[in-house]
Amino acid sequence: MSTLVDYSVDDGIAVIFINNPPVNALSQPVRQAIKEATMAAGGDDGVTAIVIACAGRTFSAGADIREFDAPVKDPSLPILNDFIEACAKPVVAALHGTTLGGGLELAMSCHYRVALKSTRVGLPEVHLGLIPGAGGTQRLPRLIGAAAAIEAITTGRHIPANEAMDLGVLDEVVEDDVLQAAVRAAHRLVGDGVISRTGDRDVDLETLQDGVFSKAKAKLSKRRRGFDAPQAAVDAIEWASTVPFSQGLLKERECSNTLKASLQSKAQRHLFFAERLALKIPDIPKDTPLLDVATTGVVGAGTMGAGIAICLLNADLPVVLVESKQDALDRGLERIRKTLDRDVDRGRLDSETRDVRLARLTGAIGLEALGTVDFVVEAAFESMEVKKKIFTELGSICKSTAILATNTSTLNINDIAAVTCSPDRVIGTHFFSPANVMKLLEVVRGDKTAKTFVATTLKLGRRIGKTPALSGVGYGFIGNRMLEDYVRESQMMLLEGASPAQVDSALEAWGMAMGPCAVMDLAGQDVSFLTRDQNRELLPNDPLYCVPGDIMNAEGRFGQKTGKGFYQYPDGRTRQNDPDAIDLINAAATKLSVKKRVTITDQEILDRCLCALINRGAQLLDDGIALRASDIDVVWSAGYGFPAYRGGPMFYADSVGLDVIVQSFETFAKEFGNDYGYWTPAPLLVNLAKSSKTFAEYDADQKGSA
Ligand code: 3H9
Repeated sequence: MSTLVDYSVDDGIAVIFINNPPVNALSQPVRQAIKEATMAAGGDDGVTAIVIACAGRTFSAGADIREFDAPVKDPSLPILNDFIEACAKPVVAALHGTTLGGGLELAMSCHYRVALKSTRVGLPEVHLGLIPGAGGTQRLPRLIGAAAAIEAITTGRHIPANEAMDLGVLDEVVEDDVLQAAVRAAHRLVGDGVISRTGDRDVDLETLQDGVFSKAKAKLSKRRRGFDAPQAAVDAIEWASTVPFSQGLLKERECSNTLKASLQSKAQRHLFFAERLALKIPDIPKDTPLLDVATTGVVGAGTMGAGIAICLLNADLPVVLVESKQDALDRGLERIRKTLDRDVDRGRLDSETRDVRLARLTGAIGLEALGTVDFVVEAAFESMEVKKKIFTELGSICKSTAILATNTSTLNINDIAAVTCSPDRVIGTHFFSPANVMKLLEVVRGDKTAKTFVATTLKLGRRIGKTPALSGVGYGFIGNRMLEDYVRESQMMLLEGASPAQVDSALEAWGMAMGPCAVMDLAGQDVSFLTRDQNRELLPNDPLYCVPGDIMNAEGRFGQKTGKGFYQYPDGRTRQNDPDAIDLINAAATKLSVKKRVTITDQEILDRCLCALINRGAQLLDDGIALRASDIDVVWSAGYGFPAYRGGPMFYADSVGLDVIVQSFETFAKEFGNDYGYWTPAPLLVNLAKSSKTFAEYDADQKGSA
């Protein structure tokens, strides 16, 4: 038998023990070994029942995603699961850790499921652009009903063991020694002489209320706009109640294979691995010692500071929140309390946990309160002068091992670090607003930041539920630097006669969560103007550069917060077209002699905005600000609403073809001129296109040469 699967028999119970670290993925050799072990147990008269369990931190977390680009080798997981379900001897699954995807599908094919209390189960395939394709869409509704299966499969959420027990996914939850509990259950099942196969059940009719499937699909078309897999999952769950089990399995398999071959799934799988790769920094060895972060502090109790404090509290870390004035501190503390209360009201948090978290929050006036904390993040006003003053003091107040992080979105980390006595401890942590909701955390490595501090901050980012990506020091880091070019191009088209609504709807229909005009109104036209104004020397000296945004700022149309910007917001949030904004832009265009275009197509809007975005991404790679194209994809999908099913800007560029992108630059340069180099492709882009390579290949080459 394989070293990946151990097989033993004791007192009539065969134990199939999977040992494929780190997450016991069901790769082909594992599947083969499970099948052989099951056959051995089935053919051994001394065996009365079988237990399947896993070593290490978790029961299987699913199929091996790395195998998905190659043809499936026998035994496939669906076939293995059917084989286990058909076994004439009782098969018990002993679950722990995160039993996900194919792991849960394997467990549902067993005849009884025991789980440790801390286990979480789920079918998260939709996040990979897939449906559960090894019986999950047919077995789960048979266990928990159609409505609950739709919720579980289309959200892919990790369900705690007790809830899974109540729903009917599990048969037993135990406090400890799940393997022994499974062996006891196996003996009991032998005694009972009954085998309960999930496939023999029917979906509970009561869960098939009128329109359950069509309503779910309508809801998902809004919530998961543009994603194919959630819609397909609802169809597959419906088959569980409309066709016989064996036919449902075949239909599920066909649908799963189609999705697996789709660009959407490839894009989402790319992001899965990209997010994990982003934590690995080529010059920082895996065994770099990490600092222990047990206590934290936040400087500044405004919107960002309070949001960051909530992230830290939610990760069970104590927080000292520091302000210079009592009323500002009180407002920040109140904001945190209200957010946690709201989480309780919405059922996201129980009141006991809220109380524990709030007990870990301390407010203080003055930086002296931060003397003992392990990690400080400064979230004060975005001004170099203010930040330098704070860091000068932090350098002497904080203990010598404390990480000193700044939440700047544009300022130079090296300049901030230079004022402290230990620049090696200074790092950027760029959170996105609202900090307790947005996933992205750009970690900015200064020239002198020590490796230990980089590695610890990336790890901490994961611990507080963020998706970290590393950036070098440079204006706007990765995300905002690219946003600058994307927004520039969108505003150029406003001057040429496109309306904000046309620009936004073209990009939103393509998949962006929000178009660039709406984003600017949300972020605040005043805020973006200030950033542009403070960095003019870094931006093109183009008289047309972001003129529409400058006008909105000059007119006091700051966006949502003033009820008017590119749009008007009668209720403060919902945008409506505003002819006044269009008149203002048109007047400026006339004054600047911008030639009005008769038509600007949606395709042109997409092409110009996306080419500008991709080009800056390539330039950031050339400049060494971004380490990998895949890191850029992580930044834009986790922080800027780039559709995950398109894999991020660089993956998208690869899917279009870099030669096609470079060709577009030539077309645009001819049509719109190139006085400011907007349509000069970055050297990396040109070189890759010339050698028929992709950004993915560029990343692989970098890895190879590291
Ligand atoms: C499926 O099952 C399809 C079936 O329905 C149908 C088949 C026909 N495969 O996340 P971590 C690697 S689809 C291969 O950092 P954590 C991961 O890349 C699958 N590799 O740990 C990383 O590698 P590295 C459905 C996998 O503790 C390492 O394991 N299942 C897989 O933060 C550690 O991962 C899912 O979608 C995999 N399935 O989180 C679950 N999973 O060290 C996906 C992980 O080289 N996995 N790796 O960077 C997860 O959600 C998280 O990994 C988990 C652990 C929660 C399990």
